Amino acid sequence: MGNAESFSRRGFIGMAGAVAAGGLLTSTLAGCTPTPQHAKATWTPPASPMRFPKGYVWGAATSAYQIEGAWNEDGRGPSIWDTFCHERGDAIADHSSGDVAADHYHRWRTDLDLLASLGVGGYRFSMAWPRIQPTGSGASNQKGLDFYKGLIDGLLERGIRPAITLYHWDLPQPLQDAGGWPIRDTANRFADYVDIVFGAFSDVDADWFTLNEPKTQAYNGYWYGTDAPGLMEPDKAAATVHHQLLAHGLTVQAFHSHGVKGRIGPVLNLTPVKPTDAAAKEQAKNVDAVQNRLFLDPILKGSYPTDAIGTANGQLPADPGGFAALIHDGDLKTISSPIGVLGVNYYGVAGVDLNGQMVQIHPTSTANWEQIWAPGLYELLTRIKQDYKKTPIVITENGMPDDVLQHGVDDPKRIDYLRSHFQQAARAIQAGVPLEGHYVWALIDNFEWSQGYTQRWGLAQVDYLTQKRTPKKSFGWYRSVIKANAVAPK
Ligand code: IFM
Repeated sequence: MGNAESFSRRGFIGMAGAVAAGGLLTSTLAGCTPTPQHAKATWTPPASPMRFPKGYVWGAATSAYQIEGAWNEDGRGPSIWDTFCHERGDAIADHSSGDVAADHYHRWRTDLDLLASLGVGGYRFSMAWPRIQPTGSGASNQKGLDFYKGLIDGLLERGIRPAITLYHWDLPQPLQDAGGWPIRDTANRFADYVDIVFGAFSDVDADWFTLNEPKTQAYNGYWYGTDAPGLMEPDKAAATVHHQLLAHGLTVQAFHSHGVKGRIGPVLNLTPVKPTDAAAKEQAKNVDAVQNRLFLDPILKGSYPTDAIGTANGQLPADPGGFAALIHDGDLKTISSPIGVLGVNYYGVAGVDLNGQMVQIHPTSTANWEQIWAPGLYELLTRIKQDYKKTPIVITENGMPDDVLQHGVDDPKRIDYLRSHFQQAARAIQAGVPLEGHYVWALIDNFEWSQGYTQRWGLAQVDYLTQKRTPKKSFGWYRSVIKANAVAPK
């Protein structure tokens, strides 16, 4: 689990409803070993392997800035992450950047061979907006489009279905200079960008994803300041939520008007929250609104929850009137344009205390925000099934970093983690959840945002001196799961 040093490095201990790179959280229990207070899981996995439906998509995921490198090659423009790393180096644990990362831009062919050797049916990657449209408006960059065309063709040649994320936090810097996500025009700029992408790739039969984790972009980027662009202004965070959702809706509409093949939806990082005290129910409800319903409700119900924004414990402390004023007539209709797939990133659960702060109730991985509790995945999926209209679901990210493992490939904790989460996924399918695939985060070690290269999330290790990839033990274990289309008990 995380130690006191790693908790404090994030610099946002004790904030209500904090999110980290992947989704959650903060802790007031730094350095303690928590008792799993909510581990009353009565369900135990069966003694025989749990099988998945035919056609279930096993996959692995990455994102552009975290692996590509080549930050200023072939016409790519600067993004907010380039600026954040170059100008705010002390905000990154090891003062690094994604300038080179895993050099995937030059090594994508061998990375696709690695994927093929894993036996996956799907690969989720993101397109870098500043590679395709360097300044965030105006002309496109043919070399950027060519790069992704090569990648897509390479996947198809290897029989792997693309799952393409259109935005994974790399906003072109000129758009940030003009105000960034807090201003409405950024959603319109995004619509122009996706118009370029859909014009070029309308024949690509893929699972298309609009924006990755709009929550993390809004809260870490504009509320806690731990991610690019590093602002700490809750009103801007709230505006960022709305404008990203608007960008999402405009993208869904553009997808349909271009007649793009495949299906489209958002990627939301969601988390069950639990009151740590019987008297903290209201606080937990507020945190649930901030963490989950502020994103699920507008997309799947066409309305915003009324308990997410305000000054009560657990709420996003922005001005509710100011937020309401951002919502123009027709926006919620746009945001709730019918989607074909819901991407869910699952990394764990969180407790909520009387102050409405997210606290630790389960052990974490070396990512101190990641409270590991596999039954939470089942709870989350069945809750979505119960509370929202029926939509195919794909787990678009799920994984953990190695335990203080910088140079090894022996990762038994990752195998245990994946096994328990696959079992909960199978259980959810048995309960009628329309779950159609599971992407492990991540295919290879990569740049983990404010944690730089200090955390290793890959199924394959990257030696950053040589850029050599070496499959970890979890890679071989995952390959056998994929081959069997079943997860066996330990
Ligand atoms: O690395 C991130 C990814 O970019 C978004 N989801 C969580 C992962 C782990 O923090």
